[in-house]
Amino acid sequence: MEFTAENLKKELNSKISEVGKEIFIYDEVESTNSVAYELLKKGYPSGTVVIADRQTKGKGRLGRKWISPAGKNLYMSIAVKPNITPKYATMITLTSVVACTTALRRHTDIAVLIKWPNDMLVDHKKVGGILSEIKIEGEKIKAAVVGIGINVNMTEEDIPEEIKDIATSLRICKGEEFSRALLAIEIIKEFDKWYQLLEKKNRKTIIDRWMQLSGTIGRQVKIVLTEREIIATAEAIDEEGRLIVKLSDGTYEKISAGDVTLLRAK
Ligand code: BT5
Repeated sequence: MEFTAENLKKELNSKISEVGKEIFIYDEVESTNSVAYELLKKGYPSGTVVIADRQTKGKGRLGRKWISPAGKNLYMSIAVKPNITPKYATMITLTSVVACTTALRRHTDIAVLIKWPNDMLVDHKKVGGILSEIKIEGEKIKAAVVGIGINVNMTEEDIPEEIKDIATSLRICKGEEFSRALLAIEIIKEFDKWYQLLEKKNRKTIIDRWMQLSGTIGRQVKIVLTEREIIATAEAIDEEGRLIVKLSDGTYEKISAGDVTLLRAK
């Protein structure tokens, strides 16, 4: 299927309730997240989707960059106006990663695992990541932009040296190419479904699914916070989307931000 907004909209038409009613596909943007946020501000509806063939300033979290070569991968952002309180902001990322992982698994049959909060891994390597940017005003979430980067058809040779040891693609995992258009359709459909559950405060269903898909729970993790590092066992996710970890002295901590590195099981 040709990768056009018209094709995607036609295919999604009756199958979605909010996400994907408006879709824009660009050849090149700095970051699909920034474009999606601008469109939302201009009055496009919640659920507007922006996709680009390549990004010149693809963003990771905490000021990191997302390597975004042309013609190979999926760079997609979904701008929404969630009807949830800021307390549950982390749930937006968790919901998105559940939706993407479910779509990837169904479409490719690859056993993609989630690493808290936003990574999609295969064989300990990153096949995708999510960057949620959330605008809070007072006690309301005014806007949330969920950026989804999936390495689809990059070959080993396509992966730049700086991420060679940590990155993979669906093609490398499966030995075949995938249609970015079909993949985008699957992700949008799944996002639409899980996002409705979040809005209906059905957080338990999302967290249960997250735990099922997780490569984090039950494992030793190293968590890099701004001021310290913790090594602990990941036990569960609480209803705000925080990771509950058990420290070696038996006490528990709840982690809502930071970097989690999985330590290999002894
Ligand atoms: C993420 O950040 O994983 C979030 C990635 C979100 C990208 C999407 S693409 C569409 C939308 N528009 C944007 O501008 N961004 C979003 P983080 O957990 O901080 O991971 C970033 C780290 O992953 C980098 O520091 C690299 O080590 C590594 N990395 C960079 N590019 C990668 C790639 N293409 N595949 C795998 N790993 C990558």
